[in-house]
Amino acid sequence: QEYTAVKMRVLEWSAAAKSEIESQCGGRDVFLVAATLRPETMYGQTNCFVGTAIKYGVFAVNDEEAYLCTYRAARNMAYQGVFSPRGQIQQLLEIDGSKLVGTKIKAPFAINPEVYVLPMDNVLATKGTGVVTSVPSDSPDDFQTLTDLRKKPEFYKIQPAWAAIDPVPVIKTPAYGELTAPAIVKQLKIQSQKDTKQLAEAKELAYKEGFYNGVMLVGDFKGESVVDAKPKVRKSMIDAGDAFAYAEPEGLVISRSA
Ligand code: ZZB
Repeated sequence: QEYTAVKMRVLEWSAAAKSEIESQCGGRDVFLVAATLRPETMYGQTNCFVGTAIKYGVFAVNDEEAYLCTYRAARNMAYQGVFSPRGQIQQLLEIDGSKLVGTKIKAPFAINPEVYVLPMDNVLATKGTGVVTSVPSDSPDDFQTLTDLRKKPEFYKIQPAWAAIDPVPVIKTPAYGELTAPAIVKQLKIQSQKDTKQLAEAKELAYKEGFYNGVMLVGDFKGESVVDAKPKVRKSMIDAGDAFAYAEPEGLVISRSA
């Protein structure tokens, strides 16, 4: 699985993360790294998700930068030459996902560039980097989770302001209009992020319609089809230093579905 790893620079740590992290990074800029299959949707990022029960690490890339992701992802990155020296992992610290909630980060290419880290029940520790950037306009999982968080901020231990950015129209599809994911969630009568079976179906529908019939509404490739724009947005992000290629070893994908 070839992902685009998106670098989301930390602007301000949550109170819980600040004391544990800041002093240990040697002045490096820290980036939460999110693995996505849909770089063309990055204009519509509204927040980022972590799993509250997942352990994350901060890993030195070089003397200037460090990445926050699961240890498993850092090991894959090391094999792929993301860190120098190649193959080596320098872990600066470990932190619980729950403590990252409320951290303010920069979402590259996003129309709303300053977003917050929020909790999601369905983040898998065994997939991608364990950090998920949220595009509620085009991802049913993201839209439903954001809806849940807004309904019950106290229950999820978040401040309402952290979940305040509305879905941003970035891709138009003939079947669902300018907000594909909300339309599908409504059509399938999905009520909560716990409706994982329907959400899997919704994701499938959103992927297909977005990829084959979607047209960009914003950005440098506005008016172009998603098929054409996808690799171009990806390349722009990589050229700008805001993203890099990240591949997931086959074996882990197989064991996930087994
Ligand atoms: C932004 C985005 C925008 C995504 C969209 C999807 C969509 P797949 O197909 O099952 O491999 N993701 C990445 N890592 C994790 C994780 N550890 N746990 C849970 N979800 C994760 O799913 C790949 C997508 O799942 C990734 O692409 C990421 O969300 C999320 F408009 O990034 B995506 C119709 C989907 N639309």
